[in-house]
Amino acid sequence: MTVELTRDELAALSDSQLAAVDAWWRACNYLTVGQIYLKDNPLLDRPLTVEDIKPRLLGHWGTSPGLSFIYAHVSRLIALAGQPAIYLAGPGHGGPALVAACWLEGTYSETYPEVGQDHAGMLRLFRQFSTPGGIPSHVSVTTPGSIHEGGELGYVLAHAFGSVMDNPDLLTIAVVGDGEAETGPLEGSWKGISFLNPVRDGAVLPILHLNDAKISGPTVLGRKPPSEVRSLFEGHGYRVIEVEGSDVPGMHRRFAAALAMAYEMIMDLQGSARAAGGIETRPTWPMIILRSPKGWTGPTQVDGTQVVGTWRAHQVPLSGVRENHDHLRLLEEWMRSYRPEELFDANGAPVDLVREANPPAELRMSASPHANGGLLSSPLDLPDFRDFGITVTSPGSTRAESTRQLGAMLAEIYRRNPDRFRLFSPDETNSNRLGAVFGASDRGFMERIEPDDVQISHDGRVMEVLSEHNCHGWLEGYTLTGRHGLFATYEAFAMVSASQTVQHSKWLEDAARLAWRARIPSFNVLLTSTAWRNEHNGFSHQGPGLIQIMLTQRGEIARIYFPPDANCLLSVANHCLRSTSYVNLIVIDKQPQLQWLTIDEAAEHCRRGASVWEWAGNDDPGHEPDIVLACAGDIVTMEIVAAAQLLRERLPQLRTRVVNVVDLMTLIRPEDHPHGMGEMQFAELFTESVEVIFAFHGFPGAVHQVIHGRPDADRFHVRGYIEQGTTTTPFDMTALNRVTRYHLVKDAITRARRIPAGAGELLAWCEEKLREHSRYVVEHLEDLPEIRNWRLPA
Ligand SMILES: Cc1ncc(C[n+]2csc(CCOP(=O)(O)OP(=O)(O)O)c2C)c(N)n1
Repeated sequence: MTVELTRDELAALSDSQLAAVDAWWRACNYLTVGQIYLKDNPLLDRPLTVEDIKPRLLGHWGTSPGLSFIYAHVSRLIALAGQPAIYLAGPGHGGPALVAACWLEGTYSETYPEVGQDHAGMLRLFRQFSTPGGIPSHVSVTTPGSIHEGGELGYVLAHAFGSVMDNPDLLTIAVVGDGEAETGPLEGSWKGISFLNPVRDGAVLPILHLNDAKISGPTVLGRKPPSEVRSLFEGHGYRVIEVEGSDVPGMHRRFAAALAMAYEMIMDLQGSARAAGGIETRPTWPMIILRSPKGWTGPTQVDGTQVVGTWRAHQVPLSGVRENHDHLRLLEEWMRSYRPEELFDANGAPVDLVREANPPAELRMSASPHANGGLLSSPLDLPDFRDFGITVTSPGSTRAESTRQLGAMLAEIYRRNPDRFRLFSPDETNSNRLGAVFGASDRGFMERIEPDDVQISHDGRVMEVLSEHNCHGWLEGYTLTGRHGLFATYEAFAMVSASQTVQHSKWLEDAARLAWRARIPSFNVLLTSTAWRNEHNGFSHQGPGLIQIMLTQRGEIARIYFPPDANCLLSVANHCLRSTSYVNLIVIDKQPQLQWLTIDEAAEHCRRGASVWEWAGNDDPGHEPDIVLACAGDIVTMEIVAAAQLLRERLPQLRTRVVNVVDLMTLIRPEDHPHGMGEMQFAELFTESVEVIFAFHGFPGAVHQVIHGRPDADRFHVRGYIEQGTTTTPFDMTALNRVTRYHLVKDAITRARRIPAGAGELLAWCEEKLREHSRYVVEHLEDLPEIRNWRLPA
């Protein structure tokens, strides 16, 4: 419950508040330095010696005092206003500052009782930082209150905006490093306010921490004239509030006033929008630019060289303390400059003056349930996916756009979950045939809306921004705070945000090891407009690389699904939307495609993850086939089924078995992946020794990777995408990548354990068919009618 306060009450720092905030900040800085340097003597009970110093000095000092300065003041605001808030540190390398803040708030000791608020606990706090068996140097998963590791710079604002969507009471403080502000994703993410609805969403307060330096040089924004910097952010739609200096207590007073002004603006604009039930024009949201010296309060000069305010303060400003007595003395002076005897009692606990600066327990940012989103999460209210299934009377007889069915299901999910489900897409909801969602919600957009615009409104909750980084980051922020969603993107351009996928997987992996981190809704990615059906675009729109990347992630986290048709897609999507703490890739194209399974068959097939499609092959039950034809992926499934059909017609003595794989991870040995199928099941599908021709959606190496260690893995011969693409016909894409039905028939004949009479003629026929295809497409500019109109005979 927020408390009504006047701007003056918030802005004016009373002497007692000043004393508490300053003491808290000094304590936080002391604990930050202690974490970087000390393995003993945490309270400086005796003069520092070399034995007190860690052998390896790892951590980042430069950004830390700025981070804790901001934290201290936000805590005061929270306490006065009763405002729920979380804190995202863009420069996540300032981990020790946030860990220290969390310890001062008591949350650290509540989460990790062995790191208590006493002498032994403080020693442990110092020793564990950046050391083996301890905690990482960043604002990591282990840090209570964190949803943003900040190791890979650039995503803090995207995460922040995602965290406040449909979270009207939350204020997310997003500290942006000025080095970080040079990254593409960060530069693109200021646009978040163009999508933030003040009625229904919470607020992000960006604080640009302009300390002028990055690792070893100046920052662009640090060296620009302040007027240019101001114009830049005004151009993005922000009201810029600036605070500059290093003088204390002046900086405390000015920053408190700046924060009060920003907060008042947020309250006003939310208040008027909520009272009116909407907005006319996009509000101007506040942001703060904090110009403070890098390494503020640290050693001014070291060996005659300026450190404070320069890039030299970035990591460990006194790096020679173990070898250089002067450095050791400087370190002690530096630590004592915070007057620890005023901040901690004899037993190491923070004194009352310091504690006074903490917000009430339930509002401490380090204890916010929003930063442990699984605590606030409830499962989606999902409709029965079967209701959106399509009728399939016989396999391969009808075509449909599979993703359209998913769109209809997503619309119903939107209707049933008006406050905890969103679709994120880079301008492709319609293009990816998911447009049925617009029956339930428009696209959300806070800039000017014109009469010609369709399915766009201030109230919309479908998120479209032409930035994979933003889509990804928003969904991450949304799920990390306990809500559900789907990121739908062109397959090739999922690579734009691939690094975010990896970073989020790392987060989930680490979170799974911490009992106190509640599981969160999975990160679901629909990869559509796939390589095989980007024949209408240039050699840029084909790229199944994310599959390859997800295979490198650990089995507890990564899932990759290849639904071959609409009904399987619905079943897979239903499964993924119910799951928690995974990254699920769902790969299927959007173009009209043959439909294979009834909804019940699809549900059973997806439950198994892979099964024999008896109707597609001709092997006798109970006998081993001459060849196994396997497939994973929609287009290659059609080619395998067509190849099997050609073999049935033209070489009926050859016994073929067709296996379709939906869940790629089932192919991995069970000891290597939780979805891996047992040896017996694997042999039931693929036998133990029969050669397997495998047509795969992605790069062929992926299949070799997943079947590693299976019986006689060398018998798997994989065809897949081999980086051939251009603007051509759909079938020509498969021809260029050598995965047509004709290639597959040839493979089957060459690899089969028995070669029946007539095989030579069929081989020659296939080669002629490929030549005919090449001639035909060049002359007629489209695929042969027998290809275009191919269906599986009933
Ligand atoms: C995407 C990315 N590129 C490079 C780095 C390496 N790196 C770590 S810290 C840093 C400088 C950060 O500068 P800034 O954002 O201004 O933070 P601060 O000065 O407050 O430490 C760099 C380049 C990184 N972490 N992430």
